[in-house]
Amino acid sequence: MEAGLPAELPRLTRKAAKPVPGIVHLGLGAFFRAHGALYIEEAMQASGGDWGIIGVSLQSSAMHDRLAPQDFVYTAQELGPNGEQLHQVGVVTDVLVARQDPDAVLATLADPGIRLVTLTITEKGYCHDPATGRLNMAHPDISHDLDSEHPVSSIGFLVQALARRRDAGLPPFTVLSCDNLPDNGRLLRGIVLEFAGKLDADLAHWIAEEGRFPSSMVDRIVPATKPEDIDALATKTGVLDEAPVLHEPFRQWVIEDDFVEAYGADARPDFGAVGVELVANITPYEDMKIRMLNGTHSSLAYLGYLAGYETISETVADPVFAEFVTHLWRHEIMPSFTPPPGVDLKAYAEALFQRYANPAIRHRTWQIAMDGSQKLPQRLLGTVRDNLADRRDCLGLSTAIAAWMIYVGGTDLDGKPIDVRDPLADKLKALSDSGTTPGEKVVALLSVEEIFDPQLVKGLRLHVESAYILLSMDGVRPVLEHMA
Ligand code: CS2
Repeated sequence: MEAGLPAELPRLTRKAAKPVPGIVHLGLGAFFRAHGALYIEEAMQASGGDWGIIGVSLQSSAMHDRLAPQDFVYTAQELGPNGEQLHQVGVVTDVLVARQDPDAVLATLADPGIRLVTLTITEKGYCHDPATGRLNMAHPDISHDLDSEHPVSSIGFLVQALARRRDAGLPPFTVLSCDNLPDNGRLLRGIVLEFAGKLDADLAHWIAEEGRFPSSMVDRIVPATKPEDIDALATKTGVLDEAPVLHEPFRQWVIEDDFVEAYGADARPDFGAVGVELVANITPYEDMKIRMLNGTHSSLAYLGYLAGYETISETVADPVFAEFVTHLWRHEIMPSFTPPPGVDLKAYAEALFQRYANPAIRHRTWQIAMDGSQKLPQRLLGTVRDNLADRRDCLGLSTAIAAWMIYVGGTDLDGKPIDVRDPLADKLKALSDSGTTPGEKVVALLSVEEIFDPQLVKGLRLHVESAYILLSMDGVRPVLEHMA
């Protein structure tokens, strides 16, 4: 119960029968509950099938503790610019907490009824080196899992569960990554095979032959739910939901059509019936989404935060930022990739701008700024690499990278401390502190090979260094104003 609400408020309850599970979702957070879960519930309503979702939280029991007293149902609150819609979601049937009971997670993953495992474990959950895409063998969770029956990483759980299925003579489940990483399925397959190969070469061979890891592109803006959102919803409905999700109206899910063959038509929910696009080649969709949306989201997050803006909608309400993001799309991002067939990129960019401007979505710049070391390569650096190769402009993207460097230095342009959340936060701060001039700081940060490919650094250094100097001297708005 949140403070300030009447103690007698009844708790949200399940209205319809609980579905039979067919899916395990690793990393059950707000995003999947506001995106994949809704599609899956609708697909079951449209075409049937047993596709209830058992969520797994890797570490904390918070999601379980909030959802269990309301039998795992929750409210999805759609926030449009002109009003909202509430929808009760019942597709989640249980939540397991891996740190508390790893055996329960492994047993569930090995259950014959489970045919699909979906993941939103965020970039850092892949325990890989973002610059190369290879498994990071030095990662403490990976060295732990290679030597234990009780895994802690998603990779460890997947591999041990697949081993149990093979030993039981069952087909594998399809592994469907829903994180914002290009070729997320191929990346995950590579990491899983690398890990499995360390344990048992036959297992790695079986996974390589029988396993399926379709890539997918996911899109919906879902800001973190805050305590005041819970209070406001309870006041509105008279019912307490401790785990609502807030989301924009827009949604898109494109999945590579490649599921475990042994299950035939029963390998997946009827995604096609509810607008999920099943395609043979996912790359153009991923390039478009990650470069156009996530690339500008991160750019606006660092520059917007340093300009004193709390949310993306506040940031783009400033005409200087509106011009800047339009410049990024038009001159630096759109020319860098081949769009999916039939997509009008200009219209896509215009729609993105409207989504960012939606004042009902309070998506904090600080939230998006999190884990930048894991996000920069696919969001910004791929585009920069292509632009440098084709001698195209990358002034705006270099300015965004410089803003990230100032941000991870831990002090904003007014001298106030920044609460930097990033797996490499300490290392990045130390590198920034190791330089006394902007040039030295930029060179020190560009030396982080987990993020920056040394080949790229040569072309990038001068651009980023001058942007860093200008941002520090003049402040964010004058620099952006000058650019547009
Ligand atoms: C955001 C994404 O937090 C972030 O890094 O850029 O979560 C973004 O909102 C989604 O990818 C939109 O689909």
